[in-house]
Amino acid sequence: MRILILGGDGYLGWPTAMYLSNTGHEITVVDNFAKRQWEMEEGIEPLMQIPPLHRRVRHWREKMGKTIGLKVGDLCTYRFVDHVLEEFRPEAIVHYAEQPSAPYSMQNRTTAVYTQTNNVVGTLNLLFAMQRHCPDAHLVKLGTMGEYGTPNIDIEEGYITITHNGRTDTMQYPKQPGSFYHLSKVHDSHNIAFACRIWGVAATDLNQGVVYGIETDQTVLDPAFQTSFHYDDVFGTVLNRFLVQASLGEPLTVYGKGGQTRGFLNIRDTLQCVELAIRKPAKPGEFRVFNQFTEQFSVMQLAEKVKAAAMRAGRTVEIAHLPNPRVELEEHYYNAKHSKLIELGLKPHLLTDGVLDALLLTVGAHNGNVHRAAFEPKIAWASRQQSLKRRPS
Ligand code: USQ
Repeated sequence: MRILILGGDGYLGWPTAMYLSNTGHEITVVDNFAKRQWEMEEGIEPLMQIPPLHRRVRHWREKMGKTIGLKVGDLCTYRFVDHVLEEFRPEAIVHYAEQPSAPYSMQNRTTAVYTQTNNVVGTLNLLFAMQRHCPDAHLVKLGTMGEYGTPNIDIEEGYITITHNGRTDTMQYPKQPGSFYHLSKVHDSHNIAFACRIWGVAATDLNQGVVYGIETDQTVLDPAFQTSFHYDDVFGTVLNRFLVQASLGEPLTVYGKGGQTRGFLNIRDTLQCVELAIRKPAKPGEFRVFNQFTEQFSVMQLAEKVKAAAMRAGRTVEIAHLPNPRVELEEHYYNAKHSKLIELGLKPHLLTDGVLDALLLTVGAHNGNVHRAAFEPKIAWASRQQSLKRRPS
């Protein structure tokens, strides 16, 4: 298939491009390198230096004999999106090209407005260009489990059937997101569902949980194929951060009580899920929603697991309970359904002790690159939290 991957320079975009190219699909990636710009703004770096995308694509061709096309541009520029879709005419589009960090979006007015503009306008432009040039293409959009928040009832897979005053209807599951970033994904979901309804677009919204992991079958083939892995307080996700902290023997930064429970998945399963969604597409006019995670854990459960893995490696690490920089429930009910991808054939890579030990070892090989200052959270959700600096807008 002709598959367009938006956000091909990122943590998930690049491994997805290699994985699908390796499977024999015709791949073109799009990126405007905004993430590299945000890294410079924030003064942070990924764990390993990542070569420019042009070089990675060239090296993939030389080493693997397979071509990945590359287009550089911004989805917020409609002419660019229109041109790419007209030229490539994709059959499937995997859309990762968004600002992915909740803390980044909560920094100040500028980053909140930027996050929502970048994410919502980019997706809207894409929908209009799809309608024009490839109305039969399948949109596979990276949403987030964070769209649902932490309701006191079970989280269904996208939709809930409600009986109200004696009448029954099935509607999108209520959304209670916890950051301006997560809100941007809610807005996207509504816009995409609307495009499915009025234009007959076929879309799958992958409500993905928190991803962890550093390697896939392709990233290990060559150092130039490694992906951008973050452990800082802005772009690093919780388990990835704990792994780097533990490999240095530093305390694990649990925010508050650590009862926050989320869905998690290995980066290898992200690739599997995206491939499954592409292979078994949504129907025209269908807005299909999958909850994309394999296991749920509380932050404390993860910290305990990482602490135990460190012990097995001969290192003692403490668990630190930092004042929570976020406004979120620290103890709550959480039970999210996630059966649809399993029904499609997902074979999960679970977080076993063996997997954790291997992750710790891989991450630890880059200890020399770590800046410890990146462990401390610096962005507060609410201005009354005086201990953390609010950055001017
Ligand atoms: N947390 C800690 N200590 C840390 C970092 C995080 O206790 O050092 C806690 C947070 O307070 C939160 C939980 O861990 O309760 C998850 O935080 P996170 O930074 O790993 O994940 P989150 O901000 O929710 O966002 C990440 C990705 C985002 C994706 C989302 C999936 O950055 O792109 O959409 O995971 S989900 O969480 O299911 O919405």
